[in-house]
This record gives sequence, C-alpha cells and structure tokens, in this order.
Amino acid sequence: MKTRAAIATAAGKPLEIHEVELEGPREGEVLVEIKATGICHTDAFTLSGDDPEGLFPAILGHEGAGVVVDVGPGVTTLAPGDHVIPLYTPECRQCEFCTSGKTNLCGAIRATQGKGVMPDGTSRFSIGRDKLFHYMGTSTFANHTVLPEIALAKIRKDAPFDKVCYIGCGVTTGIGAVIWTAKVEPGATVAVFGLGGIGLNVIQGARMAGATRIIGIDLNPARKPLAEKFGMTDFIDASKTDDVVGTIVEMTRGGVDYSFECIGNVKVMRQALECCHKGWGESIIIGVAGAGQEIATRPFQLVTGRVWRGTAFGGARGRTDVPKIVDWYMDGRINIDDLITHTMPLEEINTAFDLMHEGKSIRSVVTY
Ligand code: NAD
Ligand code: DAO
Ligand code: ZN
Repeated sequence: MKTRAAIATAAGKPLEIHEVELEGPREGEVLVEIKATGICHTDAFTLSGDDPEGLFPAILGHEGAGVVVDVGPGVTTLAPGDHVIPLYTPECRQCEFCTSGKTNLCGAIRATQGKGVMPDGTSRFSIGRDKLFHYMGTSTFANHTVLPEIALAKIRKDAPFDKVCYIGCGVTTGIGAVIWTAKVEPGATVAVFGLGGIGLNVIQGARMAGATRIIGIDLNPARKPLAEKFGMTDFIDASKTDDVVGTIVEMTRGGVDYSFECIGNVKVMRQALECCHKGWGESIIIGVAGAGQEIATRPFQLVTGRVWRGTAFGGARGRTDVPKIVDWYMDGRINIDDLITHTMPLEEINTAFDLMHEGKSIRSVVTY
C-alpha cells in the first residue's frame, strides 16, 4: 500500500514529507494506522547525527497511538479495529530478559530493531527503488506502519489518540522511572534535573509516589510554573548558581533520597549523583548522552553508599503496564493534557523540532 511519511534523509536535514510504499504484515506482524505521534527529544537526537545507532534514510518516530488495520499469519493477541500503542521496548514474555522478572529490556527482536529492519531482516518501507529504515521498531512518523505483535500494547478504545500517544514514551519513561525503577516511597526527597517532556513526568510520578520535597533544576526559568503545577516544591535556576550540588545538599540537610537526570548531559549526571544523600541516595539516569561521552565521579561517592542506576522506558513492561497507564489517564490520576503544548499536521512536523530546540514546547503532537 501507499502511505504518507516524514523521511529523515540525512543527519541534520529537515524531514521531508513523501508518499512511501509499505508492504503488508508478514508472520507475527501487524499493520497499524497511526492516528497521532509525539515528537520526543530522542527523535531530535537521532536526526542530529549524535545517535551511534542512527541510520538514514529512515522514518523516525516512536511515540504513537493508532488502530490495527491488518494482521499477518500467527498473530493471536490482536485483531483489526484494536487500539494500540507501539512499543520501542517490546515484551515477548518468553526471552531470558522477560522471564527474569528483573528488567523490561526484552531481547527478542533487539538485534534487528537496532539495525532498522523487521525481525526477518528486511524493511517494509520503500520509496521508488530505495529501501527506508525503520526506527526503534516503531516509525510513527508514517501514517501507517508495520510492527511485530510483541511491540504493541492493546489499549481501551475510548482513550484519545492525540493524548495517549505520549504514553508511548515520555509519560511512561518519567512516571515509570519513579515508580518501577527507583521505587520512590512516601515522604522521600527527590531532585529532578531537566524539566522537559520527561522531567515533568518524573515530577508527577514523584507526587503520585508521595514524595514530600520535589526539587526541580533547569536552565530555563520559564519551566517553573508548569513544574509547580505538576508537584515541584522548590526550583533551582542552574544558570544562576555555580554550585547546584551544594545548594541541594544544604536545602535537604545532607542530600536527596532520589535524583533523576532528564537531560542527557554527562556533567549534570555527575551533579545528580553527588547531590544524593550519603549512605542511601540513588540517582537514576534517564537522559541519553551523545555518542562517545562518558560519566565520571570519584569512586568514593559510591563507596559511601550512593547508587547510580539507569532506566529505559521507565522500567515499564510495555504490553502489561502501558494499558494501566492509559487507565490512570482516563481515571484522571495523571495529567497529560497540560504537557501537550502544540498539535499540528504531518506537513508541519519540522516546526515541532524547531519549537523543541527553542525551548518553547513541552510536547508537540502530530495528528494524521
Ligand atoms: P527536553 O528537551 O524536553 O528537556 C530537557 C530540559 O533540560 C529542558 O527543559 C532544558 O532547559 C533542560 N536543560 C538543558 N541543559 C540543562 C542543564 N545543564 N542544567 C539544567 N537543565 C538543563 O527533553 P526530554 O524530551 O525531556 O528528554 C530528556 C532526555 O531523556 C533526552 O536525553 C532524551 O533522549 C531522554 N530520553 C530517555 C528515555 C529513556 O528511556 N531513558 C526515554 C525518552 C527520552
Ligand atoms: O535492549 O539493548 C537494549 C536497548 C533497548 C533500547 C532502549 C532504549 C532506551 C532509551 C532510548 C530513548 C528512548 C526514547
Ligand atoms: Zn522478551
């Protein structure tokens, strides 16, 4: 079939809207009509050329929601008409990772997903004679896309696509990092570095978990009012102090119980670790740093009980946990609407990247 897509032709170039060819679903695969997709910092990171796994030409996008149009042979859990959220972290429930109970990093299709192709090693997308790479196994910047069955979470049919698409990455990553990775407990103190599309969800997750002190740190003071609405109790403008760590340690009499780095800056990752309380403070890295970058601290920081951890997709097991988060939204337990600051058609998708780089948006959503 033919469908419309935004193509990343090369690193650093604006996306181009074209009609592309999409082959139907093969064994274990599902054809989905994407109804809405968010634009995340990670799409910009790959488009910039900083992503070591970045491939071109490709159809980016990993934060979508849509409807099943067709299923390939062997698909048993989904049928045409089902509403779904694509999962860049799939959940096969059979591999050694899924059955370990210790991680959400399913290994079933990792090798081919990282190479921009479907599990059988081929791409379903092409334009003319040229093949286009898939991206993160999802490619939601196309109006239709093909995914493995294990990379789709089935969700309720009354959930609005233009809001719950954000659960495909930012919402789940931020809230999940608090609830499933850090397991923040009531009464905890928390520091959140970077108050963008991920950090604001960390803040609302910390409030849900019952944290009593939630300190937000950003270079952009315009982020303060929205962060306060989501539960931030204190704000540090990082552009106005040389000693963020000292400030947090003093404010909390020794450091926070949990910190979250939501930027992708290795220097800030160090600050996030070192503002944690001696003996038990845990710092969770969410931000994705550029190719070749490394983190550093004095080992004594770890010897004296601080813990450095990371999280992908908030530790969420996609097919199991994503439908629950959709329920939380529909029940009014989490706020997504205030974070979606811009909505636009596919033809204006490059504006979404501009707004992100200018710090003017939290989330832009493309509706098809
Ligand atoms: P964003 O651009 O919306 O937000 C980043 C925020 O950090 C901005 O408000 C910016 O002003 C602030 N900032 C930048 N430099 C700073 C500094 N030195 N000190 C303090 N604040 C600073 O980005 P986002 O969409 O929220 O994504 C954040 C990071 O999370 C990215 O690296 C993205 O790739 C990553 N990410 C990780 C996962 C995962 O599963 N681990 C999932 C999605 C996104
Ligand atoms: O299993 O080796 C692996 C990697 C799984 C990919 C997880 C990606 C997590 C962070 C990328 C940001 C997502 C938007
Ligand atoms: Zn698995």
